[in-house]
Amino acid sequence: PIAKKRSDYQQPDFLISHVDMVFHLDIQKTRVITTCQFSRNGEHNRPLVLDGESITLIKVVLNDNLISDYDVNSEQLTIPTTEDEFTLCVETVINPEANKTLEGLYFSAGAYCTQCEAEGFRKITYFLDRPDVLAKYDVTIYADKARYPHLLSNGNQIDKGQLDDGRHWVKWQDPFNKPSYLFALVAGDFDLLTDNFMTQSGRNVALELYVDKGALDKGHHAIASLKKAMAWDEQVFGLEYDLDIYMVVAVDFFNMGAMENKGLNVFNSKFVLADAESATDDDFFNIEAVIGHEYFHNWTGNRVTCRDWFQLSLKEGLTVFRDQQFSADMSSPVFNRIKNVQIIREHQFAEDASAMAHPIRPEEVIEMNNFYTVTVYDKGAEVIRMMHTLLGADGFRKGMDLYFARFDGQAVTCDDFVQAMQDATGIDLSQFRLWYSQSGTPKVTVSDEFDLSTGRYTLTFGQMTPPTADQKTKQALHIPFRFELLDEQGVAISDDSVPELKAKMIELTQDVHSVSVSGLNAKPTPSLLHNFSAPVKVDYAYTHQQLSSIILYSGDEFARWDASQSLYSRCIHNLATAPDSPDNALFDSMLDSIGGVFALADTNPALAAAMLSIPSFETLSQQVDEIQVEALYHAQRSVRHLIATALSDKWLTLYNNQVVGAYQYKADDVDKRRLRNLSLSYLVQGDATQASELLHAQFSQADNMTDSLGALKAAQYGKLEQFDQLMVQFEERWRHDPLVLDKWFALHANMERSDILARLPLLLSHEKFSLDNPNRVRSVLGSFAFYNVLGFHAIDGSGYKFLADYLLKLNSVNPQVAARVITPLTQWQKFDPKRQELMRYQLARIADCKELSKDLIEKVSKSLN
Ligand code: BAL
Ligand code: ZN
Repeated sequence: PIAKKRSDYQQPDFLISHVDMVFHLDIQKTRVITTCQFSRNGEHNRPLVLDGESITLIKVVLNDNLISDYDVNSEQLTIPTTEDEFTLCVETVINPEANKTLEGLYFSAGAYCTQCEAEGFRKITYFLDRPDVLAKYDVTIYADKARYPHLLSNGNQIDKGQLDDGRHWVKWQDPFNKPSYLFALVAGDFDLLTDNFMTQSGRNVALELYVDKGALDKGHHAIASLKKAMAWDEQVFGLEYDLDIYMVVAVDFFNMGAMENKGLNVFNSKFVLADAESATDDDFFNIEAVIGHEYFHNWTGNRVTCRDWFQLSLKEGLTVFRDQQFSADMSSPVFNRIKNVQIIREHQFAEDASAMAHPIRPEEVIEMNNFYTVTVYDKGAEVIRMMHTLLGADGFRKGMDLYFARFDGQAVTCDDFVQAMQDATGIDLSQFRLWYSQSGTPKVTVSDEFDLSTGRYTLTFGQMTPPTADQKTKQALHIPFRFELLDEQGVAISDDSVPELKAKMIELTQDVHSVSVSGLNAKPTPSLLHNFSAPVKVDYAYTHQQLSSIILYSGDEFARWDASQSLYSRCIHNLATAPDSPDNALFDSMLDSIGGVFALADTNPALAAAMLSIPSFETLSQQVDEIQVEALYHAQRSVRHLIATALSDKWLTLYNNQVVGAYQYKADDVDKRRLRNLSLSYLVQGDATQASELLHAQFSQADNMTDSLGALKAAQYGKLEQFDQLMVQFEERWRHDPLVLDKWFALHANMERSDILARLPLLLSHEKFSLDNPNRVRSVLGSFAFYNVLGFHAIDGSGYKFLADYLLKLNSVNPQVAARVITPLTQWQKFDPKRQELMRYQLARIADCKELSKDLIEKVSKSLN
């Protein structure tokens, strides 16, 4: 396959003003009749070339004349017309049941459903399947009424009728221009939850949530979240919904989390369905966030869309930023910020360090589905956040207003967005634009000097971005770097004559910068990268004392958490590299500081819970040049064990203090359950009898999934004997509920046990396991490969082989999911030479497969380079 390059962008040869589609739904032979009004774009005599894949062409009618002088192959239909304006009607047949890729139109769990982003529309009909071709759509759907009472598409329902043969039909019209990737069709028998929302200008919007039969009670949280998101976007960005109806459909078979199709969102049921018994607090949180994310796309993505797929971060980075701000406003801002940063440190930094490194606006793509990445999404959101920081909330809002005023109804570029931000505020973002084209994780090295005789303190910042697989040379970036200086009492030093101190921020634009402040009696402590103001790594040689001081006193809650993580990381790396001669002063300092954090539990429980949690293996991995798997893993467990046992009384008190009534999803209770389950996960590393009693009581008395699962996870982590038996009970109770069963599969797959490779095949042969269901595949394969450190990285290579064997099967079923789950195997670069070799051997085995999908070819070939 040939890579497409961003620099090769050309305007489309033809435009489409109107699309009329008629669907005659049939499980194996769906007939699609598509009639489009085309016009030639510019002066040229090139033929019309339409995209199309995995569809059977029946006939082509040009301006009412049946034609046969077209050319068709497995990817394109070419019509040799010389006309400037014409009507083309194309009839095709597709097989939704055979479509296991879950792209285009597919049939699963008794319903028809579509997924067109990025390039799935071409699996439905021949079309100019690119985001810069915007058109108005009329869609008529015919299907059997008894089996498919609900026939849905984008926009407003304008007509419907009944046929004598048991079929019925519905016609939809979307008044807004849209690209084909936002097209959607759903047909099935669902339960329907309805509500409404009054917009700020007084329009009444009907809200409709379609769920599996019998799941109606699990839809209330999603509808409530939608209404919150609609109100929030009006308040914060002045953005109002623009159709009279907003539909959300939850389906069990879905590649992504959800999809923002105009007026008809399709969701993975994981991000819709929730009740106390079956969903955790995290599930409730994620539903609110994803419902918000898809809703916010209506403006950032749908009203203003991407010119080409290289610009994906235009809509995704911006919309992730918007959903992050929404979530922060709905609950604890610092806890949310920590979650955002953990994704960057665990996954985005890892992507930068791998062969898949790319800028947030990629330059070259073989399979677009491979670029729905943490870099495009989450680093993309960090880049938007940096603009928010540089421009201030008001300036950012002005920029957004100008962006919509300029580009509403158009398909534009990331440059257009940045230009609007610059023009609205007069702030120069020319160097800032490099964040779009430069890949990699910048490192900011900070050093300082204090001259006691003059009281002068100088802080020096150096920035450097190491080379990445895709890009050898790097330039200096425009980095907003927030910081403060703490005096010996932990009070922030203010000196308005130093602009950076006044602003609590320095804008790094060159390789080296320094800031000086005079008149100090003692050397201050710099508290660095407040609120993670840029997606960078920071290197400063803190003393343990300084970290403790930041933990106690910094004015920035994020920095307090970050200092706690640095202290833990130091202990873990110390133990990993020198297990026989630990730095006792360091450990004392850590225990002392962490002991003090328990006092925060009453006043700031969300922050306390985050500070009492140690860094993940994935975060720790990004802090070293070479990952020593066993040493790092066992050091992490040992440090946790030390914290568990040295502070066991505090953990027990903390556990007992978190008293919560009947389940409600509300901030106070969420915080308490979080602290309680965190305590339990430490207690299982202490007195086993006591822990076992607490755990058993919690599991049997829980009225909610957060506590049930909390008990199970603690039993798993503590390797308690009762784990297996609790898992059996859990499976018996929940085997009918696919979303809960996913949790059960995941717990088995990421369990640390020496016979894990023998157990995985049992999971795959479980009657409820199916290769066709992406959620199930992710729960078993994803959990194992991403999170079962010792199992996946077993030194005999059996974990890697297991994944590769499986991917070779998944390749022909669902390449998109296969290419997602292969990620840990592609990130071999930081492992020891032996593991590198084993990982590359499995990648080479995959590369040898004759029928390898484009998705896997791109990832495997890059990783083997
Ligand atoms: N556009 C794909 C799914 C999402 O990011 O919302
Ligand atoms: Zn999105």
